[in-house]
Amino acid sequence: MEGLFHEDLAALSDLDEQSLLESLSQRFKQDRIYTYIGDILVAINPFKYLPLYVKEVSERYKYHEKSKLPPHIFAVADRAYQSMMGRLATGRRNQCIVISGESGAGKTESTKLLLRQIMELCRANSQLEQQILQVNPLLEAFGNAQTVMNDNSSRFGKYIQLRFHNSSVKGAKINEYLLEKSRVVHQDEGERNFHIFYCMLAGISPDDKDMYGLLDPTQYRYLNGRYGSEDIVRKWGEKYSEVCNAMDMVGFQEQEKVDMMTILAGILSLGNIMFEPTETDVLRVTGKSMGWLKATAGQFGVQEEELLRSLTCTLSVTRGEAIRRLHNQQQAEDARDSIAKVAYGRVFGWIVSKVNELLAPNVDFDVELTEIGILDIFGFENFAVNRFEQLCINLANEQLQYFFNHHIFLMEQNEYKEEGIEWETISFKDNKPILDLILTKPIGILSLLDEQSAFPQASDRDFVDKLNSKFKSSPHYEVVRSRSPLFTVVHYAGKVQYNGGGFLEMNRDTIPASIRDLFINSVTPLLSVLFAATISRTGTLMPRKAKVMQKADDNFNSTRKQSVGAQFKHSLAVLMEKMFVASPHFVRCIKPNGNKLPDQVDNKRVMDQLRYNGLLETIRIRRDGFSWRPSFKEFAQRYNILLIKPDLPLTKESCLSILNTTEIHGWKCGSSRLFFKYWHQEELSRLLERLGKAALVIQKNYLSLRY
Ligand code: AOV
Ligand code: MG
Repeated sequence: MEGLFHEDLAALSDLDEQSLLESLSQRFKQDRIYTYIGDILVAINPFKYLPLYVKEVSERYKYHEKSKLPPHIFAVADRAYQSMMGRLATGRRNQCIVISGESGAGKTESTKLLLRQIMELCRANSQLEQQILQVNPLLEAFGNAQTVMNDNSSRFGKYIQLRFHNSSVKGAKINEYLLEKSRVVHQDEGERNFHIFYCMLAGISPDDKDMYGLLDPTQYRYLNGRYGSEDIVRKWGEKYSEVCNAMDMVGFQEQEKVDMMTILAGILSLGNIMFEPTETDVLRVTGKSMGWLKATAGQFGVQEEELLRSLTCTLSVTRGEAIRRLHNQQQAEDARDSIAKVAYGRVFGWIVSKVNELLAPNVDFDVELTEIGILDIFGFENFAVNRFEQLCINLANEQLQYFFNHHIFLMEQNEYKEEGIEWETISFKDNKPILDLILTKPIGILSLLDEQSAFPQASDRDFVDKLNSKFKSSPHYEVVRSRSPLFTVVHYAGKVQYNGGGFLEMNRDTIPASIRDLFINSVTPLLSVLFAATISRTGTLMPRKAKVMQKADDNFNSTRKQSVGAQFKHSLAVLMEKMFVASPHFVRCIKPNGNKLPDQVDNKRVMDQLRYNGLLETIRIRRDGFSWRPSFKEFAQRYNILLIKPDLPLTKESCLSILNTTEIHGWKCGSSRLFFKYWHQEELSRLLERLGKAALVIQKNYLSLRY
């Protein structure tokens, strides 16, 4: 039985699926939520407070030997930091911590703990450190929301790059990926809008409430009339002061905050404007809606008539002639919702770029910085209705699984082959075909979507028909017989049925020029800046350009504007490039049950996750394989000191003589590099350390002899 509770699963000799499950769930029942597979951390979400993160524990995990303490997320922080500092031999200086798991598995909480511990490790500039820690509550308020899977679900992905010079942090940069903007105007059953709306309404002072023109929360359609019990409202209120503090700490100015809140208030009022058809085809806004229209115009700082005009008709210029087309009711509602989505999306993008401006490293140009990146994306999702955004979210998860597979299985086993190491291949579930199905040019799902999006008259049905005819024989695609435009993708983590309705529109994501012009002329300075800004290929906001440039840009954009899918694909590719050149550390989060409850293990659910994560295969490769593979040069450079011969040539022979003086065994020698088990690194570090201590003793004796 003892073996079942082992802290490192890679140290177990026989393990099948059942005993792996048993082992993890026994540990979980004793609140041991962390377990290693060699150098990989498995973390099961406890859904309850555990005294695992107090000051004393954090101290204990600083500069410790991994095998001497129980597995912990702080140990991952320590390893990444030590490796970046060159104290551990991982080869590369830049590190990335890759956290994966389905929605609600604990990625964001892990990210926060990692950040906190890394800041503890490098205590240097306390103001900057505090600023970096405050970024999370700020981004979470604007980018997270309650879903059926997670009460604090990240509706955007983020890669946080912490930048260091020597041991101290010098700045940080956030890359954000695809905020789920549609949530602003619509939430499914059991879900909510972004946290910030509820926080604002609960926490704001009566005076400010008047100033922003906010009314009772139950009035707002975009909030679905749902608010919550007194207890919940109190929590929202507390969160609001946290967010305001965070904004102050990070360095937002008073006026910027006021503008931001006014825009949020405007979005809520906008959502309440309803349109009535008349006999003359011109839509009418009357009664209460008239009041909301007035309120919105005031909050957005635009003329009421112009706002109404941009909602009820489109102005287009064809061959120098302006043509006005009246909207029907649906089109007017779509225009209203698209303003809300764009405005919110731009506020969010602006917060991120502002944070980046404030946290940019303040160092000379030639100072070389090293980096630890932490990736916290939106986890795999399968809702009752899955839209374009879910396809993108699940694509990001496919990409991450591919990165894991590539690193753990492909690269490693290829090296055995190339270097002539005897090895029995471990097979794994390769998800490359699924990535290809979505990403390949010119016939992947996203390319076909772009192709259809380019036809103004194409419908979502046409798009799904195209998919059906192209992919009907693909093992990762299933045709759905239905009147609705449905299709199924068989993802690495399970089948997901998507509703193609709205795909084309969401992928195009265009705002009519008239709406843009309206907001550029807003008297609210922030709105005007946000709408004048262009969005770069990577999705970040670019500063406003001179008017002439803007015109040129417009022409350029109208022919070359990138679709949302293409932008997302590009930003994923950039992210992967960054991660492929860093030294990765993996955290695999597991969700123990679907009820968000503590002390409950749903065996089937956990088993599914173990399977699609490929954990059993990971254990095998960590147990039998060699995860650390330095070249002869790298190895000799670092360890020739063990022979006390710093001038040793950096060759295979030197490496072998170094290793022969140690009692380390189980390693192998290839044609250009050495192959070590994950625990060898620690053994060698221990030898180095002992030598360091020995050198100190010699030095001390020598000194006492002389004096
Ligand atoms: P996610 O980031 O993986 O989901 P979170 O990190 O938000 O999941 O975790 C979901 C919830 O689980 C948190 O709000 C906590 O209540 C609880 N939780 C997670 N980790 C811990 C922990 N170590 N200790 C105590 N409670 C924890 V998503 O963003 O939905 O993919 O898109
Ligand atoms: Mg999250």
